[in-house]
Amino acid sequence: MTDLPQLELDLMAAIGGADDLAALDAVRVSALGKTGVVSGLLKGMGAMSPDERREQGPVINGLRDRATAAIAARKTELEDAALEAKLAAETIDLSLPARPRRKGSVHPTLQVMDELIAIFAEMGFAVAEGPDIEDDFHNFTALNFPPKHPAREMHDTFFLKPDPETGERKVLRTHTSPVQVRTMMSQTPPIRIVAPGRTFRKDSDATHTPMFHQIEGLVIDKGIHMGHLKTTLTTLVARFFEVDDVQARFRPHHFPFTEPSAEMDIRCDRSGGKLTLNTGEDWLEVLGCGMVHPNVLRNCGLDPDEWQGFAFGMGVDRLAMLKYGVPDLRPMFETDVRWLAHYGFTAFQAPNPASGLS
Ligand code: 2U9
Repeated sequence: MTDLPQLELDLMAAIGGADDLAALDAVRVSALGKTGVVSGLLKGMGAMSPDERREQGPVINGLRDRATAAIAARKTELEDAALEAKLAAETIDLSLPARPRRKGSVHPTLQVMDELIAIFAEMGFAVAEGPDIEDDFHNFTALNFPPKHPAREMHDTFFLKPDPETGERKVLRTHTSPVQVRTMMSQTPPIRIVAPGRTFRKDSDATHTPMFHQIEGLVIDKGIHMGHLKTTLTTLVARFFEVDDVQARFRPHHFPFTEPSAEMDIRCDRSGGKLTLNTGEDWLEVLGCGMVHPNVLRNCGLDPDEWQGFAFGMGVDRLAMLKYGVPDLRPMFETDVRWLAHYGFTAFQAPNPASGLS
């Protein structure tokens, strides 16, 4: 006589111990297959007396049902586990780049240009743009350059071939000031703009390249005076160098388009090749500025008795060198990817004065 409780214990242990569908099916066949042990018991019931069958029937049928249910449950467990394993093996991390992460970076010049624009935007300045190829009026005459001014000479300026019909000689703009001229002639004041962009001069040495980047600014309103200029530029320079304040001086200078004109220096210590602000006996020139010359206001269609303004200009590449420790200007434009990888910035973090410029 088979020990049915022990048989059930052994069967359940074999079902629970089956590690995969093949092993489970082997247990099923050994119990419920044609020659299975439970199948044999079921067949043996035919030879029993009615009384024996009445007693053993429910026990054997119950064993079969519990074994069938246990096998089905274990099969579901194993199938679910197999699916989970398959899914885990085939998981695709959608955050990974479609191809090896690009090595691209933001050039220090454009990083600084974006930083300055972000700071000026917080001060209410809009960005204005204009053509790289300019005419004599917008690049020189409107800006109060006298007819024989040296800047007009070939040695400083890139002239294009004369127009075959008019003989006019256009230039590659030597500053972004023409953008302010165009803005003053097309917009009604008040005006508050910055004009970033490429500029071109016939210069080439360790601190000058034929193409370089400037950002100039212009404020036109009523009652504008040097106090507005000094506060705006002192605030700008402090925010750019990310210090609370800068010790600045405004050294008298001359530009044809501003009167009075000045160059702004900030106190610093550059011993040991490291730039430290607001200490030391050294001064660092950071920009030029001045009150817009009355002739420029008139040339742009504004009455100097009604409108006044101040303007400024700075070399963006040079500021990038100062702020980020770039030793020489010329490699900035040699497109050596090793240089760019070393000095470049991530494209995934736009400069923001609140959360950090770089
Ligand atoms: C208008 C009126 C006035 C723009 C100005 C400077 C001073 C200046 C240089 C700094 C370094 C160019 O990159 S640099 O070589 N610029 O010092 N620029 S005021 O003044 C203007 C511009 C437009 C209508």
